[in-house]
Amino acid sequence: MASEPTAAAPPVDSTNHGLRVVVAWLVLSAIATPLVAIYVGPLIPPGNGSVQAQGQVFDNQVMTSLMTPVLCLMAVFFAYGLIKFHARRSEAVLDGPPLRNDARVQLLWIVITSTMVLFLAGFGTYELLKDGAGGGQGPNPIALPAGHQSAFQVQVIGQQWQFTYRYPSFGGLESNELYLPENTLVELHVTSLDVIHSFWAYELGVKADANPGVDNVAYVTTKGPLTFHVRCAELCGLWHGYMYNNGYVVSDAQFHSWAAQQMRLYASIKPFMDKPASQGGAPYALSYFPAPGGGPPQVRAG
Ligand SMILES: [Cu+2]
Repeated sequence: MASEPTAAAPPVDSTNHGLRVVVAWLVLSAIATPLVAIYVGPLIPPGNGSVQAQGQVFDNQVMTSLMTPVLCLMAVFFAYGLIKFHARRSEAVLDGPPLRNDARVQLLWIVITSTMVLFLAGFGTYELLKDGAGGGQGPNPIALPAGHQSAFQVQVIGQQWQFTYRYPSFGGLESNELYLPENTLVELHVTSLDVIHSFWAYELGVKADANPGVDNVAYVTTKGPLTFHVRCAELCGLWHGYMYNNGYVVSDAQFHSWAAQQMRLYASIKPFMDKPASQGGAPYALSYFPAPGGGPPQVRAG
């Protein structure tokens, strides 16, 4: 009787690979996470130009720190698998033992990822509600920073293709320069005369849609003197790429002397500007509508 060829039994492996991976992951995470939190997180934009920008840097720091152990797990898992289980050239390629569900791993996976996602949702909501985080909140903001009742108001008006700024506490003064006093809570009212724009004051950590007919409120608390970039962040026509400028946070004294100088320049056109729109004026209003067929923008009724 011919002997049956015996199949080679798969090699018995008693090594606890899972434990090795977990230990390597914990060691790598314990080293990498503080390094990322301390050295990488603070480098992420937009910098510490305002209280809200600083808050965004902190948020990025928290998120990159949370992300690091997840990334480490992926790296360790792949590295271990590639090194430990790759087939050598001299070996026949054998199929491994069949995989079965592992209820503990599944449960851990669900619990850990759900906890992280829920924590980040809660953390993000808290950070938003604290001071608005520099985002446009529409006409009725719910994330009001402390002391918002006495915030300094500045209107930001997008138009093809520049931003202009009006200061209601200076008689509706309009300028194409944005000056802000230092250490001040500023309430920005962002709107547009024509198409949709987006007011992005990068180092201030402010980004808010500028839409015609909408008064989009965003808060920012300035810190020390700062030159910041303003860009339009919404494709708004032919010269969208040209729609950038510098803005300045200056001392109180410098701000008032700038405002006084602007008021002198503005005085000659103020009577014309204050006329009703029907007479060609552009009196201060919280939002404007483009006039059908051109002409001066219409003040929103009501
Ligand atoms: Cu624009």
